[in-house]
Amino acid sequence: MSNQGTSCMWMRGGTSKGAYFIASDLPANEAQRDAFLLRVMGSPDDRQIDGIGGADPLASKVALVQQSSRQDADVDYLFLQVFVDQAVVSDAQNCGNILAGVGPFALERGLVKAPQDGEVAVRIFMQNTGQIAVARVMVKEGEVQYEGDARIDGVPGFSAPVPITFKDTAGSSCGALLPTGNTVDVIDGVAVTCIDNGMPVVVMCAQDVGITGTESRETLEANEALKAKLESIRLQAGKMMNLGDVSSKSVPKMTMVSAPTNGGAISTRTFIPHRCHASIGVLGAVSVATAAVLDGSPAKTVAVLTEASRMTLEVEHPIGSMTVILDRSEDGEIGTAAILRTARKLLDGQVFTHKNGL
Ligand code: NQM
Repeated sequence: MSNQGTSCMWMRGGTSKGAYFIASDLPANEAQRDAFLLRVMGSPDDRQIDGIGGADPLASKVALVQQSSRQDADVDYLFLQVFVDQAVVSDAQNCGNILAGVGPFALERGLVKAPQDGEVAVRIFMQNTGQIAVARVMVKEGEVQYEGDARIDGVPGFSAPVPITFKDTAGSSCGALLPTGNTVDVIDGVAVTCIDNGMPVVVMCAQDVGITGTESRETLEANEALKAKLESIRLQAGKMMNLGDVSSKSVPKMTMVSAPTNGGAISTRTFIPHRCHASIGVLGAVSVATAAVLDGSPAKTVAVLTEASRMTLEVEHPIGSMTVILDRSEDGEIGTAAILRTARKLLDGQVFTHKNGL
């Protein structure tokens, strides 16, 4: 491992934080790349004290970005989750929050040419799942704008909006929107929907696993019986969802739903998969919103919906809600999904990975 610095931008993307790199600046060999990223973040260590990671899965994330050779994309984005407490770097999931920083990063690094003023639509090929997202980024006098009047729950204050549209996310990792072929499966006596509309998620009613669904993140993380129950369901669901042995994978996510308490469509509490999410992931929310509109699903029994071909669903989470806009065709098929995020450049420089003898 070199003790020369590597160019790295540390950014907030939505409600997550991570290190953004130009892909070719990292070792091409995967094992070497992963060893490098573990050193960058300071994993495995609960506190990530010897790295730049934030000691939380939501702040231990990486985006590798490069110019795309595809006709339908400007840049390719590979998301990597660096586990905090294990020496694991996983490409088994996508991340719609870190995605929010990819457009600004691509413009900052000149991978996409910035206009003088206006909105740039950056077409991003998400390598983890093979789909395209289009992120709209504001530019003024040739510079990416981070200041603006958009706000998202989970981030204090206001920033420039980064609206993102997803196409063809159904079956992103599992091959089908409902990879088990069913809207409802019963695992360990709990009725669940195993769904993948951009993120593999197991959706179940909170009351069926013995909680109300309004508990805080801390209360749920301290509930060992609940965590054991969720993990048992998850390991079985992973196989049923074509994900194989998921014991050391960060998918599927586990979302417990209940009736909305704040005027939204549905309330959620999500394990990702062993820590409780402070809010909810972007594509996780898209998958849960999709489950909520499926006839016969456990989520639909608690959701409050207004039927329309374009549905705006407020997915409530522990610290607010995430707005998901789902477009459906006349026969009810789910088409595009859109969400609003913001992002911010926090630091740009060189990251160092001196050997630590381990
Ligand atoms: O679901 C956390 C996050 C995510 C992923 C996670 C995400 C998504 O909040 O698209 O954004 O579920 O591990 O960053």
